[in-house]
Amino acid sequence: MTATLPAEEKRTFFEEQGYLVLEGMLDEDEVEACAGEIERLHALAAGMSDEERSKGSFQLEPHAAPGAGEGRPVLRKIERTRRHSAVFRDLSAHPRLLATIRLLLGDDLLLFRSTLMLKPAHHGSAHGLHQDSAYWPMEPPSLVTVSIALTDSDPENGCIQVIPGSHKWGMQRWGRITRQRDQPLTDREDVDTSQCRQVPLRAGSALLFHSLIVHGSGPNNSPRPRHTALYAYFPPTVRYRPGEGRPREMTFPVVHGLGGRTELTLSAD
Ligand SMILES: O=C(O)CCC(=O)C(=O)O
Repeated sequence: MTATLPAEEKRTFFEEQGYLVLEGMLDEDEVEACAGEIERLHALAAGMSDEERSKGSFQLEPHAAPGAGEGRPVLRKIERTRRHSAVFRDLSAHPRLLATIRLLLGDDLLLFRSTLMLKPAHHGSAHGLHQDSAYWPMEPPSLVTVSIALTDSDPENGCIQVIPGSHKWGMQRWGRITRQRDQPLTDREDVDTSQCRQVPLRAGSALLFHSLIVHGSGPNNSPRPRHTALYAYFPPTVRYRPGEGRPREMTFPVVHGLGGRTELTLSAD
């Protein structure tokens, strides 16, 4: 719906509500190419030891029933997909996507995160309500995440839900994000969960959201998987501020601008 808004209204909607939907961002062929690549990554994970999987940022679904994968690992998430896959590296710089990210953040763009969220049929676990910036060593907390639906996503298979306008609440504490299937999305009694808005998406559509918006997603209770590609972007005005014991420097890919460089190393200062 918000995809059809003129550029200025898209920006205003995002600033006021903290999210924006881009319908039909990918065409059917692009969605199919991503589905094929997800198959390839599963085959790759199947040939890895547990140690190789965790080093390679492949996470198993913690709440899958025994035998659920029928011989294949039941994956919940793959981090740093840019390193594992040319398809998902290119997707992070998709021109239709970057046009909107640039509208919100400007022309110089770095990538904080490239992730695949895989909610397998019947087994995908819930994500409790949280604000991404509460977990990220980046200041100010004003990154933009996109969640690109690679399968149809709806309340039954655990689509994302947001609390519109909650990016203006300020940073708060949320605790553990992974939830058991029968747990509520938050234990906090001061959060009115009736304000949560489910954001169903057709495969190929995308949800952009502010790194302070309160969001989460329910379990996958359907016979259909829910696959999404997540990327988080930031402009060079956002600094790296790691906590104690964390690396003092971090190198981030550049996805647009910054004089054509391919990466930038930020230091804690
Ligand atoms: O895709 C989902 O189900 C939730 C992902 C999410 O909330 C996150 O990674 O911050």
